Amino acid sequence: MTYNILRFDEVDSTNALCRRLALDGAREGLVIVAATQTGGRGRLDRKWLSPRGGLWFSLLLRPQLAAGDAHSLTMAAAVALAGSVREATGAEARLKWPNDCLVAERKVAGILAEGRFAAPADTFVVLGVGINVNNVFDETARRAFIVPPASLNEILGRAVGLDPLLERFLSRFDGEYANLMRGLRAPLADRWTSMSATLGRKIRICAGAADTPPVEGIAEKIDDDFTLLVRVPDGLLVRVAAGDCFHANSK
Ligand code: BT5
Repeated sequence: MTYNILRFDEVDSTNALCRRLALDGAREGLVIVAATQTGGRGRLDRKWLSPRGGLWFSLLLRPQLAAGDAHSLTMAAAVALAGSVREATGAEARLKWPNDCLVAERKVAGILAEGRFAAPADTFVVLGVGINVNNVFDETARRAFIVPPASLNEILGRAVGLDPLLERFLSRFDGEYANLMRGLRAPLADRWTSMSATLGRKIRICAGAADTPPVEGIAEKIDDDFTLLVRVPDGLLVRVAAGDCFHANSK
């Protein structure tokens, strides 16, 4: 894929801007990078803190995918993300299902894939990635967040370059995406598995409405379509497609 990187000092959300440009006909490979976001978003419209020092970007894709396959793009991004963090810093980045990248059990990065599935020519996915690189969290954020956050700088005790990290991500994602578009899903699931922080752990997943009971059990396997198979106490294997996942021995 040919990348076209546009850099901004401040935007509302790189995902929102990328979507607007996608609707105006922008090509696949557009990358919007912002030094800071005033309205950075997580899933379900949650607020994503995006101070200066972090790497906040969105990539426009125009994949030949059905809406139900969109999760595989999050999986490809997650594998590229953990791989690029490892390569750029040596830190042991691991993946927490479905969209988090952890180092030392802290959330260093998150992924937000938002798509519009229409006629093939109008279908697009905006893949947003936020990486805490050199930003610093205060105690309030540390305590309030679902998963304790940290930046790579806080963990490693040294500054990390934003551009080399972005370059590594884009180069790795290119390979993962090409394989995915050729229908090669199992190797991607294997790579996700090898970097997983979730599999083999006791977990609780909250999905759907607040009154829906959580799924609790041992995370056993990730499927090619990125669904998580959870072994619940009565021995059944339950398939979960989306939700918030809590590891038993973290917050
Ligand atoms: C995510 O959502 O983890 C997806 C984050 C995607 C952010 C990127 S930045 C570039 C692009 N443009 C955007 O507007 N978004 C994307 P989720 O799994 O729902 O996690 C959201 C939760 O993470 C929040 O409710 C907080 O608890 C926590 N959080 C907020 N800011 C954070 C940060 N900077 N680092 C770690 N955790 C954070």
